[in-house]
Amino acid sequence: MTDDKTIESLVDRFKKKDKIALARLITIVENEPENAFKIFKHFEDINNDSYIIGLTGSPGVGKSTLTGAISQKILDEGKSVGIISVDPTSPFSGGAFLGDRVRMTNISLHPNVFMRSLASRGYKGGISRAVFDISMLYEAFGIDIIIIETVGVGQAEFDIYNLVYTVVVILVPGYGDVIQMQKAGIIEIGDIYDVNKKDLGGEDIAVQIEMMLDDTTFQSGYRPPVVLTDAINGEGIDELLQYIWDHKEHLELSELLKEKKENRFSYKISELIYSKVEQIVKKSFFNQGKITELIQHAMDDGKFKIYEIIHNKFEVMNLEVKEEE
Ligand SMILES: Nc1nc2c(ncn2[C@@H]2O[C@H](COP(=O)(O)OP(=O)(O)OP(=O)(O)O)[C@@H](O)[C@H]2O)c(=O)[nH]1
Ligand SMILES: [Mg+2]
Repeated sequence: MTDDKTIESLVDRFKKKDKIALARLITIVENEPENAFKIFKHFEDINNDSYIIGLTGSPGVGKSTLTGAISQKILDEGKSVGIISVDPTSPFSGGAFLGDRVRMTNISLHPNVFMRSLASRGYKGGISRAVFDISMLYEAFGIDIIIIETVGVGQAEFDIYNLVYTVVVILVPGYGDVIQMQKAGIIEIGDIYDVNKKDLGGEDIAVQIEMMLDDTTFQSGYRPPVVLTDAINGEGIDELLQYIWDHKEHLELSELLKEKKENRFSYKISELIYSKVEQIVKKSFFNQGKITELIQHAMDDGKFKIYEIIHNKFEVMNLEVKEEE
């Protein structure tokens, strides 16, 4: 566990825009979520708001390549970029990191870009928790645009929808048909649809998405656009980026951005409360030993009794469910 002195000196350096201090603080929030408050309490005087974009799609559709291409354009506009890549394929080897570095080599050395790759498993409180906290650090660092790259959508493990403002869903030629997309829940969550690898085709899938969108009613008056890109050769990237800014403008003008931010905090506040309650419960009266004991009890003919034992334990602690005063 990192001590308070180290955290404080890192925060000082962080406030002087030291990228190494940012990297170290990211590692701390990743691995020691219970220490996050010791970092964030020093940031009260900071009020930077980053704009947060999510790129999501199946493995190999070109998320990292697109992230690199988009980031380059954003850097050219004089803005800073913070990237978080969540990699599903190599949770143990750390290969994600190296792979993404290779795909984003052009930008990875730029002074205004920051990158972090996370394996999708092994975080206390889950990957969403880690991604959220890292995005908070990026915001505090003063980063303008945050890009979160993640595989898949709507999983319990990682719900990008709660974390970002603009969701870009990436598809590729040969992905499958519209029915599959609907089943996967993809069609509900995209703010922009990007058919990447257009050098390999993709017109047909773009048409299918357009037709599906035609059959959908959009309450807010915003209809998601469909764009074709070739991330390797940089084709369609300007258009994609323009759609991202258009969506941002739509959110700002319609007050929906405020709603998204409220959602984001609602999600985070619940998470903070539940993880604290979990910690308290596990520490004070249901530690692993106790749980093992209960399992044994259940195995030894006590399986119907476990409901009552747990109920009573809370009553003894005077922890009934009551309304807040
Ligand atoms: N032909 C073609 N290949 C592309 C394009 N964009 C990316 N690729 C290639 O597709 C492969 C996967 O690209 P990545 O950017 O790593 O895809 P990803 O979605 O980030 O992959 P994961 O993070 O592993 O899920 C690489 O070999 C890229 O070079 C494109 O527009 N056209
Ligand atoms: Mg990737």
